[in-house]
Amino acid sequence: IRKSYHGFHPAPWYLCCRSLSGAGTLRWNDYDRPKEFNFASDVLDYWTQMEQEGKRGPNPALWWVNNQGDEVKWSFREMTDLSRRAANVFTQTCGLQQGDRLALILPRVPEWWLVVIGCIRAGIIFMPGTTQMKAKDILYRLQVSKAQGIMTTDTLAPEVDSLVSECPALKTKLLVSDHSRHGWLDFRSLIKSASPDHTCIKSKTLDPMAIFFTSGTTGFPKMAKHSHGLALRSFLPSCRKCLQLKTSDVLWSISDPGWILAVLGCLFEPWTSGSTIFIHHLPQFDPKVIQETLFKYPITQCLAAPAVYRMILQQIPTSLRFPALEHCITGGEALLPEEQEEWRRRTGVLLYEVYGQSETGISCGTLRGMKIKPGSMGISIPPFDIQIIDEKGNILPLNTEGNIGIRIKPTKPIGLFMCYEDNPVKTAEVECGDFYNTGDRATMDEEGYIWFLGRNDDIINSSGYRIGPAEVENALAEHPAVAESAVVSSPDPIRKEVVKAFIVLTPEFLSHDQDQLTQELQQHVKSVTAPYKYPRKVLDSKIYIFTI
Ligand code: BCO
Repeated sequence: IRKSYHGFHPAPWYLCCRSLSGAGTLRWNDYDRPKEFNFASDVLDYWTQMEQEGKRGPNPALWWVNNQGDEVKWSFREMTDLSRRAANVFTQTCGLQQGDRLALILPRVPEWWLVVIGCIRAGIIFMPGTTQMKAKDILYRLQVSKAQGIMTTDTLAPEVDSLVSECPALKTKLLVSDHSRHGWLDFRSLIKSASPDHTCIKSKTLDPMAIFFTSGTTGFPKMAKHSHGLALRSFLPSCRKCLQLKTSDVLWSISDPGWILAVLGCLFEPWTSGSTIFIHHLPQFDPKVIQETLFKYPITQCLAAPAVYRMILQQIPTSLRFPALEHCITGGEALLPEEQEEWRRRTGVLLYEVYGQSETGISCGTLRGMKIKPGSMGISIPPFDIQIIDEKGNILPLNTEGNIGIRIKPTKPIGLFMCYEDNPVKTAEVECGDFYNTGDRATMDEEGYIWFLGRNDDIINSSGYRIGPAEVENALAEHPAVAESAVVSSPDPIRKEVVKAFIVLTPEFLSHDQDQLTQELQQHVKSVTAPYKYPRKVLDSKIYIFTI
């Protein structure tokens, strides 16, 4: 057993491994919480040490490819070296300090991993965001979080420059690019010249680590703040039963790096087990590229939103018998039993469902090897205790519809978000008796399996994206044709739900061609906010347009 780094129990992950393989006695369980934990020093550097001692196979830690044939393979040793350099860039070159916030808006580029781990080493709170964001989305995030730093690429740098004067807290802009840009620090060059010597902070397990923006029914996205406990949770024996990753596994998580699913599936989960993270740059989603990639590379596990599997099944008629694929996981929206069955029939691999939110990470799921009940999201994963509750937080009888609640009293479980930052009202609103109320509706059966039914509010979940109607209404309101609008969810065979907009036109636009206007309004929404929110076709490829 390895020596402890910060004085907490020796190598809990190792004991977890042993417990998974049925050997050894667990000295550290789902409910213990070390005082100090840091994913960089306690996990990443551990695997670097294992590599150096020849106790881990030759698989890279990160294996990145793109459509142009480029490939990056970094070992754990290289990850340690490069992420220490990143931490030095943040603290020495940028002057960022522990507790400062960095907005991280990158596509799937290898630097994303260096930045996240570099932030964890230096205690900088990282705030991932999707590259689909537009200037207003970014402005809101920078202002509300008072971020001291932002890192992005050429594509979004002009948008950031257009709003930077409105963000007084912002003191550093970092660019990931092969070109330089005035007013921006060149991260790629800085990494090369930075020192690889860095002393990782001794983070308390409950110190803040990351902020995820999450949409609500009304108003702007809230800041769900997570502690280092989010990373620690991937370590716990029960959580590790979900994927049961081994060092020889190659996990491909197909989620945009802006979401919590990527932070878990593309980082904490695989590296906790010393597995290889596989990433395809995938600038545009293309089921054909996914199929080809699963044939070409020795990917053993795949994690993606149901819409991804659905689109592959619908758009690829040819073989889906992938040579190395053993285990598939899905989460982010509901999966239909017939989709699960078709995936099994066409690939020969079972598709296991997990459930979570930006506030919770993965909180329940069908663990690998467990009986799958098609249509169910599986069971709650300790230390989360999920119960179905009423509006007052009372536990409801089995098979009764209610809200999915996660017990927070007497003890808040590790991995659950800390609070909505600077928003005690919203934080209090989701506390319901002894539970955190997820706002999702479900039932629980006699075996503890949870059956998702829908939301208890107006949030729209379209192909795994959580969309607040108000965000779309605000975007529509900026168009001169829109006097008023109401945005709701509408069923869809591919995305399960899509955004549907009811619009009252201003008098000047009453005589306009409605098809053209529909397209114009769709383009308008795509141009002022993240395009995934745009109102898609509902009926006859049109937005419903009402006139007065
Ligand atoms: O469908 P359209 O072509 O009309 O529009 C698409 C894009 O073409 C367009 N777009 C994208 N970037 C743009 C742009 N338009 C203008 N300028 C740009 N820069 O906007 C629409 C975006 O829709 P999309 O993202 O759904 O695109 P797509 O290609 O259909 O992707 C399909 C999926 C399935 C890959 C995508 O929907 C997806 O990634 N879904 C999963 C989301 C996810 O990971 N959710 C998990 C959240 S975390 C969580 O749930 C907690 C779990 C623990």
